[in-house]
Amino acid sequence: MKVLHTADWHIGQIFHNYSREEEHKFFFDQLKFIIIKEKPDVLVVSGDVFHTATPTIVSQRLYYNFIVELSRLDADLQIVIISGNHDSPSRLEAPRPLWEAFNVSVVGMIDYQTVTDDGGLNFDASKIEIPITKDGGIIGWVLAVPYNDNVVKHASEFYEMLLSHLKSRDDYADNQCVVAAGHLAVKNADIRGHSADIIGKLETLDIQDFTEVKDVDYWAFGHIHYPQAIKGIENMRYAGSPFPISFNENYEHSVVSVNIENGKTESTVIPLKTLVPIIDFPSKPSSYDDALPYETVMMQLFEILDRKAYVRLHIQTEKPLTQVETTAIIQAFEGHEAMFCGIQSYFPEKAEGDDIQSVKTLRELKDMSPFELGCSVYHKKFDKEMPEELKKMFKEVCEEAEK
Ligand SMILES: [Mn+2]
Repeated sequence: MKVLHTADWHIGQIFHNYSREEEHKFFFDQLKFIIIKEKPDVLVVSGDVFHTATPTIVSQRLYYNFIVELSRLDADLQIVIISGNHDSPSRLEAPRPLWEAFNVSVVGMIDYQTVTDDGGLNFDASKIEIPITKDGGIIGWVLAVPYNDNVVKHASEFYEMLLSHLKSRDDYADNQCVVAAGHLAVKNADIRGHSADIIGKLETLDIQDFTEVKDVDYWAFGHIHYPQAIKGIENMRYAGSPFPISFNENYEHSVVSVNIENGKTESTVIPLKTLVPIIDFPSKPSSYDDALPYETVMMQLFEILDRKAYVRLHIQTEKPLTQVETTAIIQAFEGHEAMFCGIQSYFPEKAEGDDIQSVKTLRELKDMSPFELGCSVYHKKFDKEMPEELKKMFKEVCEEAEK
């Protein structure tokens, strides 16, 4: 059985106010040609199809058109799609009966799910077991497990249960391949590409949860955007995002072609081209001392303005940049191919006790109310206390929002 594995498309993402539509089309064109060349029996999309739970009409049209086009391209190609944490499970799954006509299986949610006294789960397994057929016979199965809190809490039990259920089926045979798809974070995976605030929220699973589950030929994971064989285990992979979703994802993106034959799994990473690169300009400094001052950056800016790229600037500065300085930067980009995506300022290190502008830890930030945070940002930006009048208004807004 041949599988093409991809994940984390994030259709509809707006990146610093810029639409990614052209990049998705560019990726879809590449994927189409890869499918023509590789001729997989099944395409597995391991979650985060859309960037938001309420994708726009444009995003939905892009997705529907592409999947239908793939299906028309090769009527024998099966497509299995699971939801990720970014997707709306019910929205993704709503057209499920229609998709079946196109050989597409979408699993957005696990049905009739309850947790039993011993921590086990009760659910409709048959919905998750997708048979892959060839010449009229079943050659393998995709266990299409969508993103789900209970699965994350009982992963090994869950996949064990799925496998034993699968094996109890009349149409299951030992020589059939088994691919387990999931959208979750495995501990010790390479989390390059995820910013610190996301890492804190990842509920991570031990790799033993999966290695101890026998008879799975390939684990097709989504969620971590850096493509990898997890801890070097060849048949346990994150396909990664198809192009950079954030500035941290400045690495080669890819899909995985997996060949399972006589109980052996071989996977090949197929690199993708990135239509619009991301540029840290000048290169990302490690500290204030490494960074270049405003005037120098402005002088050098012309070097990259005519390249179609997302640009983030890094500037060494004593004080926060003024409105005039920031506006001058934004104006420099106008009428050029390069797209301005913000400025990272590098301030000189403060002596201890000089804590007004000190960087707060994530925990400290989480403990602050929106009101406190707002006051602190004001203080940092204008170097003085927020005026009482403004404080009063801001407090009212915060209270209203909390309600
Ligand atoms: Mn994702």
